[in-house]
Amino acid sequence: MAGHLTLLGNEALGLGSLHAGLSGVFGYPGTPSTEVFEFVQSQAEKMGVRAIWSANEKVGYEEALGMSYAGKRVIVTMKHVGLNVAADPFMNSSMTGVGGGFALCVADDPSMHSSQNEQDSRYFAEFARIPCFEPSNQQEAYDMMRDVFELSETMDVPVMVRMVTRLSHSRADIIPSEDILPQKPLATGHDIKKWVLLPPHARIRNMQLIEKQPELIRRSEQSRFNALTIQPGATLGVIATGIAVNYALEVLADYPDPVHFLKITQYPIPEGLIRKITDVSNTILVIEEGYPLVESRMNGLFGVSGKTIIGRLTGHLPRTGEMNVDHVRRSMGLSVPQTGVSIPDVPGRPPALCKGCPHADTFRALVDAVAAYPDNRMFSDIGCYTLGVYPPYQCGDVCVDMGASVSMAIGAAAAGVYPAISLIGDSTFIHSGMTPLIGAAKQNADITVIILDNSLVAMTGAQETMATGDRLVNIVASLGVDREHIALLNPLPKHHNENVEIITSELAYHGTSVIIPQRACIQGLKTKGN
Ligand SMILES: Cc1ncc(C[n+]2csc(CCOP(=O)(O)OP(=O)(O)O)c2C)c(N)n1
Ligand code: SF4
Repeated sequence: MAGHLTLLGNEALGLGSLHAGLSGVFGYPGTPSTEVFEFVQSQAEKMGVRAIWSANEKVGYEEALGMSYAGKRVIVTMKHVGLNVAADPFMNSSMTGVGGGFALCVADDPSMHSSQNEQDSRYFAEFARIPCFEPSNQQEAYDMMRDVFELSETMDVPVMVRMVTRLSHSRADIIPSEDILPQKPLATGHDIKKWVLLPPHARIRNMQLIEKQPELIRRSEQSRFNALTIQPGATLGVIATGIAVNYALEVLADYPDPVHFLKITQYPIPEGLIRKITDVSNTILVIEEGYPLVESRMNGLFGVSGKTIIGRLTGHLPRTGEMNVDHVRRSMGLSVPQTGVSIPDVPGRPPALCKGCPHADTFRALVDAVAAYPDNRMFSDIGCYTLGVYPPYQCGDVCVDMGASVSMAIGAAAAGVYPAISLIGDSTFIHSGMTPLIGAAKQNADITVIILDNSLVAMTGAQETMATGDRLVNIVASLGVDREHIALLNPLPKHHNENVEIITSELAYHGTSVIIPQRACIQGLKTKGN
């Protein structure tokens, strides 16, 4: 198939951005979003664009906003929970608006394949009153980027592109455009009324954002990515959004009666199209990958008089988790074909650290060192080392969000917990563990922080870490931690006794101590061929 490319949804989005005049990508890794950045990075030199991993999502968002301010088209990538971290610049960028086209590419993880929650980023777009595109397939992920940048520049707003795991990580053929747009020139001039969010400016910008809303809705209603099909004689209407469009279309092919169909892949919600399908249907089934956003808006508090609206809220579709064709078949009263393949009842196995993982040797030493403290509490964090909470190590009582291991240990220590131990990876430490450690060092909080330096970001696929080795040690010292209580470990079985002694000694210290086990991830070593 000449001209066709077989790409992951994330790669299609990256290529679409490159072909739409992209100048740079910023971001922080996180499944299922990472390949958007990595694809652009792989083409960066050839295409003359910048690809820069950021210390965390907030930083990435702001770096991207800086590039947009300078007049260039830019994307920032992150997973859904990363948007919580970037929420401050995100919300405020809807007030400043943009310079060059700005796309926030955020990937949600319904069913939580590799995440702490399954929040639906479309709510964030609505919260910030900005448009959201939600591709239903790889071709749309590619095609939409041109429209995204154009809309962003014309309406002076950042635009969200919402991906979901199933689309991010599945491949399909796409036909790229032959018309590759050039990058934008550097912007000149100043506009403090737009870019300086002092209250007198911000109040005006807020009103301007509100005044844009009818036009944004009108553009959704007329978007080539939203489509309403009215079928004579139909009484059932189906509304499907994003990737759920595919599940709906597959099931509709088997459905015996005519059905009105509305595809939504561009927001704000196209109210006029919804009104039209509601007018001609008695029952409307709403199929969404994520929370019941459209369904709940349609129902309001009291529903639509004389119409039945069904979906996740009414139990016709599962309340949580990833949607699939079988769910949609059941919701439409169709039987689910049996495959005839019976899957044996295999006992579940929790994921485990790799054989030879440096974290395992740290945990073994830690387990022996804390044996003297039955009341110890371990605050773990997000990374490969989270797996230490399972037997045989059972190192970790808590894991909430990136960086929380340090801040929660501080709070627990203040409540009287001793010893309060924080377990945090090098990347997570730079992401959001540094800030609470500054406060801990200042008050000499009675905590022991173990920064597991495996010299890369292992859990998300071995990206380069911001700080490892001496650089990390120096950062810790510069945050105010006494050099006497920054201890290094070599996590290898042959150093076990020595490592237990070092940990024991720092646990006994009533103040802020940091222990840094330093050994590279064995998977990273394999990838690098060392
Ligand atoms: C806010 C947020 N951003 C990104 C992620 C995705 N993520 C999970 S673990 C991790 C970093 C892990 O690196 P590190 O702390 O060095 O530990 P390692 O996996 O190398 O042991 C990231 C980026 C996340 N869960 N939450
Ligand atoms: S990928 Fe690296 S850090 Fe993660 S479990 Fe395997 S060896 Fe350990």
